[in-house]
Amino acid sequence: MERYYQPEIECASREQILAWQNERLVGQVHNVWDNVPYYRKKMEEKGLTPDDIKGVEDLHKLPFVTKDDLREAYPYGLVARPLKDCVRIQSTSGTTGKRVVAFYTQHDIDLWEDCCARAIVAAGGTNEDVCQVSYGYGLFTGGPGLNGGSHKVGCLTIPTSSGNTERQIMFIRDLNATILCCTPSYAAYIGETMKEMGLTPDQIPLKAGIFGAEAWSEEMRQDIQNTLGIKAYDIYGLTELSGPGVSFECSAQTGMHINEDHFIAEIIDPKTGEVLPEGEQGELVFTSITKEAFPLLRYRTRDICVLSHEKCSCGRTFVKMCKPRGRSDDMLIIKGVNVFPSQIETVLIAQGYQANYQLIVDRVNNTDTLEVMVEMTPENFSDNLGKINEMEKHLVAALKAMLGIYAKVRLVAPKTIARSEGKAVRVIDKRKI
Ligand code: DLL
Repeated sequence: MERYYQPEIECASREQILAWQNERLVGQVHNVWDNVPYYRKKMEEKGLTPDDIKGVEDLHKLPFVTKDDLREAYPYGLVARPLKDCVRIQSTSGTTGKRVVAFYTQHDIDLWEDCCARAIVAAGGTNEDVCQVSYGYGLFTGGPGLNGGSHKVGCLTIPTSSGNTERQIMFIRDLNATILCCTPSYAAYIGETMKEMGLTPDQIPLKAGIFGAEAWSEEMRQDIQNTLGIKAYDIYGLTELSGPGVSFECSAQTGMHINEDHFIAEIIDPKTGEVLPEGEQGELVFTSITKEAFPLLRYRTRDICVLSHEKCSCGRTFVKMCKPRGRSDDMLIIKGVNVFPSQIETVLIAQGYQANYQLIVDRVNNTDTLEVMVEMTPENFSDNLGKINEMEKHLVAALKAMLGIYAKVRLVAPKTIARSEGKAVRVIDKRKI
């Protein structure tokens, strides 16, 4: 039987959801107009006043907010409450330029934790569960968000944070952890380490995993489910909007329900900014309608996605987003062809490899080159050069069929590529453009 954390909200009628969105959007627009000069200026530049926004149907009139806007406004430029009312900051994991700093009131944290609690309950969690949170704690939102959600559900929470994999496994076994929260690449690494320790899925008490913060393919889901003997659920979010829990997967495991009582989603054409009809692929844009300290109107995520209003077997009525197909800024353009790392991952796993790979992009004599470095698995490992050659050729053909371009394949021994305890580094782009 499907369980909900807040059934009256998660299964509300579409009319009710729209009514909440209309009312909250109008309130939020007044809020930023009154309290954030940055927004007022952007709206004035478009000739808008708050009276022009009467509901969701007027959303498209508002200007977008981009990551560059957040950097420009760093650190306080978009804060809509006096700092004395704010109780926390979190920050993005970005490595270049200024970090984005997001602010929270206690109310914001409460609603964020509710969103994470919805995800845990959708994955089958109850107060009988032991929930191990192996996302990083600190500025990264993964640990604090799922920790708060786990408390709200009443799970016995183990805040291990990431790292020290053998200790993670010890706690899972000794304290009977039933739910694991971490990045999918770390889940795969924990699974691999368990296997090496001679543990089989039935010796592991876990029943569910809540994995997100990076792109992962359906094939990787199957792999993790088999190694850990669990159901693996996807969870999506970004620091700018709160953190994990903007959307979450239910028992159907066919996309993530967006918490539409807090976030309005749109799909736009990333080139023209035009809103696209349902079912079309484009860039995901969010408006946070309940955030107090750090509200964002029409924030461009750069994540490429499709939305669907199809009825879901779980009974929730929130719109679903597919797994993000990549980021518009992660998308590699190789010899003019768009390539997403997730497409390569799909091919590798379908061919019997695991998600231990790296893509090395370079430019030689003005021509782009793509090299896929992938580990052999303990099962298909060979040290016979002829055999390796043959395996590489096979992968080159499979990749060509998927991508339409030639990618050099280099098979390496198991455990050659560094494992990740947080978000995996998949792409090394050496091109100087
Ligand atoms: O990654 C928040 C989070 C923590 C989500 C734990 C889920 C679990 P940021 O570090 O700000 O926040 O990165 C946000 O990560 O725009 C996506 O590109 C990517 N991302 C997040 N979740 C998923 C997912 C956290 N389930 C950026 N699938 C987003 C694919 C994801 N990409």
